Amino acid sequence: MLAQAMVEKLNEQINLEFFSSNLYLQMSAWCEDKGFEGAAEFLRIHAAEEMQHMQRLFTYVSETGALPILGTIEAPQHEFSSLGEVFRATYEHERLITERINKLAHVAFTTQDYSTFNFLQWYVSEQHEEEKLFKGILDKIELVGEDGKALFFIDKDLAAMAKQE
Ligand code: OFO
Repeated sequence: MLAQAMVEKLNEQINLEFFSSNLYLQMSAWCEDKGFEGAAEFLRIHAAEEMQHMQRLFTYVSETGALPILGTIEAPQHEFSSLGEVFRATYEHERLITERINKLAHVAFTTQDYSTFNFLQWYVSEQHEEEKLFKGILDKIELVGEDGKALFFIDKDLAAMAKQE
């Protein structure tokens, strides 16, 4: 049985994972609109992955006999100045998620909720992967620059990465 305070925090995280999914889906629309088809595909697939992050939490809360509560999801940003800005924002967002997961794990541990602490370990390692993934893309953009030709190759690269996701 989960403490009510923990249920509320897990519900907040459910909401945040929905937001992550919407953010990446919205970014994919921007990319598609600007002709970055590889980036659009990559972000669409990633949006679906975020829904799985949400679902995993939802199932955990339900299985422990508590009630997942879905709240209002904030509208994501839909205007970007460049592809570089999109991916700088993804990396910043993932860092925020890592911070939230770490806080959740801290609360679980310090309240001796070892079941939730254990459950959260999946997210701890997933966040390591997520940060690595987005930092890698950002590094590439910063390395090749943001002129038309460079972005063409970045987009091709993202199309290939989308196939591996
Ligand atoms: Fe991108 O990791 Fe969930 O939010």
